[in-house]
Amino acid sequence: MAFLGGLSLNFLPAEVPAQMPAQWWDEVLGVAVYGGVSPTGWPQYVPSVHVSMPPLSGADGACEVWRARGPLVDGTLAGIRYRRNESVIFGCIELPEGEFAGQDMAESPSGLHRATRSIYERLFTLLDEMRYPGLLRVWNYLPGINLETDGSERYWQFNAGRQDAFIQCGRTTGGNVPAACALGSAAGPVALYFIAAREAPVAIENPRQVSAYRYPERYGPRSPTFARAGLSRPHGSPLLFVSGTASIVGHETCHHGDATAQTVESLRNIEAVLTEARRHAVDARFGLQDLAYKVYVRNPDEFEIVQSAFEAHLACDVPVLYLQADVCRSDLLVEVEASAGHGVEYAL
Ligand code: 3EB
Repeated sequence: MAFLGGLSLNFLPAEVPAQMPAQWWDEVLGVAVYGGVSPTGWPQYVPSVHVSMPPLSGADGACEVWRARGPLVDGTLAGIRYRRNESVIFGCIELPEGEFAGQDMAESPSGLHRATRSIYERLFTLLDEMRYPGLLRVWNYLPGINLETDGSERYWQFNAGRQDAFIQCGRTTGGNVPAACALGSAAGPVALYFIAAREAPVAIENPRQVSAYRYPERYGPRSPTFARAGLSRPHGSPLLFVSGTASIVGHETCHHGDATAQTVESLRNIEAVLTEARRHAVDARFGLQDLAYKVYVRNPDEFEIVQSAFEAHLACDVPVLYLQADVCRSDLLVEVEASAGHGVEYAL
């Protein structure tokens, strides 16, 4: 059961991986570290990304570790560090957008736009060359996501750079797009990590929500390129990645100023996505209680009320990592992401 679906997700305090034996690292695909800490004593070959996003409970730092059965092969291609086995690949990159500032302003208006486009072009180069075309899930973290610079919102600049790269690399920008999230970190470079596989996942939408790639123009001139979830089977059994999910019904934010109601609405949206997943595959029988979660909370003062609403709605213990982050619309107070069909070890 440890590698059910071909993967295992471990949530650990930041200091724990350094204490793990060599055999444990033999099966680590990659790590995301959250918080102010920069753990030391790790093997150099493991791809890791550091995100300035403090955990809201427990230790100062938390790790999200993705593992898969070895033998694993590591390397760097197009500036992306990766580790892979025969069926899945994990990759990550941190790119300081300052390197892209001030260049060729007529062609592209912002450093963030250019940095994002570059990251995604490298990602697609890696997927094509290594032959893992099925992008199952992408995590995007960028500082100051709600700020306005160069005459537009930074999330909009990110969306434009992402969409440019999808088009440039011959990928569709609607329909069969990957599951994703995009959150604001406190500082640091643009950071991205992903999991891909040999076969394309099935993209799942939420009937309660307008697909993000069809959002009206008031949410930005270039639509976000992501699906509400992706269902795949790298090891035969169903593996589900639910994208960042917020209190949006149709295309509008609901429950302004009410973090409790926004949490419950986000979970209703995830339930609707799970129902859709079952419609696509009868064996994708995942309920809310079967998922591993990350919950992003905008205001640290509201952590307790978000946690209470989450626990009350689920009515059982589930693995969940709470992080303090900026959600991409300034009226969103919480965002919830989830996954199911893989092994989980929870030690936070
Ligand atoms: C939303 O539903 C909330 O830009 O990749 C959720 C998941 C959100 C992914 C992305 C954004 C993204 O529009 C925000």
